[in-house]
Amino acid sequence: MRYQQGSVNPQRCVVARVVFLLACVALTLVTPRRVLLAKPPAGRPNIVVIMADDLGYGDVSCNGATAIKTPNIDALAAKGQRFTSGYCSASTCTPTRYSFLTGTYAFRRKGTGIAPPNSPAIIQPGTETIASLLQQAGYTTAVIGKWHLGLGGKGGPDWNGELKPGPLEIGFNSCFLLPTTNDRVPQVFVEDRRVKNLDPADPLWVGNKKPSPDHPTGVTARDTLKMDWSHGHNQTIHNGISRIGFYTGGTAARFRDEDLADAWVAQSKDFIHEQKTAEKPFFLFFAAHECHVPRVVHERFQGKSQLGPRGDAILELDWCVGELTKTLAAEGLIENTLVVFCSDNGPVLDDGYKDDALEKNGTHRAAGPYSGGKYSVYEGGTRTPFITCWPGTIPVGVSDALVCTIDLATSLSTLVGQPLPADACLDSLDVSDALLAKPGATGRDHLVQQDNGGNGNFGLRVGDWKLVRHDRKQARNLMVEQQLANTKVPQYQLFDLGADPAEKNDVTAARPQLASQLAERLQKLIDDGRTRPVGVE
Ligand code: NG6
Ligand code: CA
Repeated sequence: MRYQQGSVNPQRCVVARVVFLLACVALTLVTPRRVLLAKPPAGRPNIVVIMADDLGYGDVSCNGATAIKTPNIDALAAKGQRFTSGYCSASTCTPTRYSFLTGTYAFRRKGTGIAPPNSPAIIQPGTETIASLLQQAGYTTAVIGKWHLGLGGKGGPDWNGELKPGPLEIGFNSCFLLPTTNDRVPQVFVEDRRVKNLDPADPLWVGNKKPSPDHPTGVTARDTLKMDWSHGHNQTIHNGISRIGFYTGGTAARFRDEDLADAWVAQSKDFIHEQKTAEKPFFLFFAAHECHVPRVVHERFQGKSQLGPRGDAILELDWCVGELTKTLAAEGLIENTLVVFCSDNGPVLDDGYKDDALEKNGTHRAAGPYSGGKYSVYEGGTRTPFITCWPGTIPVGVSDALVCTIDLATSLSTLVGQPLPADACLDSLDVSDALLAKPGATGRDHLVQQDNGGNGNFGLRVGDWKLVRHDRKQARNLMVEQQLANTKVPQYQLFDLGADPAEKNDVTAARPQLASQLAERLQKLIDDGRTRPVGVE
């Protein structure tokens, strides 16, 4: 009955609360956005590029997967643009990453194929990269996750000393890396220019020869492995898994494969949080390692998909995307951050470990409707998930515009008003209008696709026409759902992707002139040394 006496009447309490809330909302509306949200002005958003590893077009539920659910990746698509013709430029990791960073086709540069454990830095200091361009535009830049572009000078990485040149010499303010790939030695983190937690009393040695006759390997100690290998991957054992390459020492610095995703996410959260308080916009290259082999996810994802470890890795990747999105939301950065989601090459099932990827695949189509996958110049090798999300700026929808990871360097530079030197980003086209889904934007008019390079295998897409060139007349991995194998193919094939997205019906005989025109055009694009028009940004 006390409320009847006045001061704590619950009804008046509710009214007071509503008034207070309305006052807060009103205050929010009149307070300058800069204070409430983050610093970068409109048009210069923070930029987060999430690049998955070996993730196929059909591996995400927003592209039609039903055997696996990727709610966080789907949410990005549902709030932004999902591209049906979004590509990476190569069907293996190192060349795609080279091209993504430099904006130049990897086939133009020797030594851009899959990098071995002791590879020196592949991108030389002085080369403009997406990171150096954004840095010049005033961005704070970071790469977190898989690098696989080599470290160190000509002699290769000095694992116990300064790892230089590396990302910090080509435009990144900081880095936290898996230096190569998770199936390649060494399993250590690199933070800026040093191996993290390295005890000088236990130096790290990395090589390509067995360091001692009794050094246990995936061959000599095969019965001890927690995940057996199917091809390659039978050298030094770490965490019960044999790898490519040999190493000793650095015991305190070694990570557990199970903890990689958590490490990338924790580092990214810290980075984003630190940037929020800074006055500058940021660029984060989040280079996930899923779903590359060995697919060893954190215990909380193990056995959680019906597709075995490969599916579990996709769930872990999706979790990472969710954590990044949540972090941006918690920091109030959603509306001034452009998120790009992409992959470094198409899918592969058995890539060297017996992890049931083939056995548990069922009817899942990792490459979606496309043929080929990782290592292939058919569509499945490079046509991969591609999403842009910037709520409030990019409308919601599905785009058929032709865009590629190689275009991000020029397109994002254009977006933030950073001029490009004429001799930089030789093949990176400005598709910023398509990335932002501006009306009528169609993206590129053509795209050259490559495999690991060095084979003379290419794809050329022009409109819906696709010319495939196999100089070695051997195609890898025509169907992802089979063991990796070489299949004999003619040197040139021509497909009409509109009618035949799976590249099954070679129409060269019916359209000989078109086939030879496209073959000539491809050769010219290669010989010309660049495809970005000079003087055009
Ligand atoms: C291949 C490896 C494969 C994978 C690939 C690089 C063997 C037999 N195969 O040589 O497992 O590591 O290189 O993948 O060793 S990428 O996605 O980083 O390009
Ligand atoms: Ca890859």
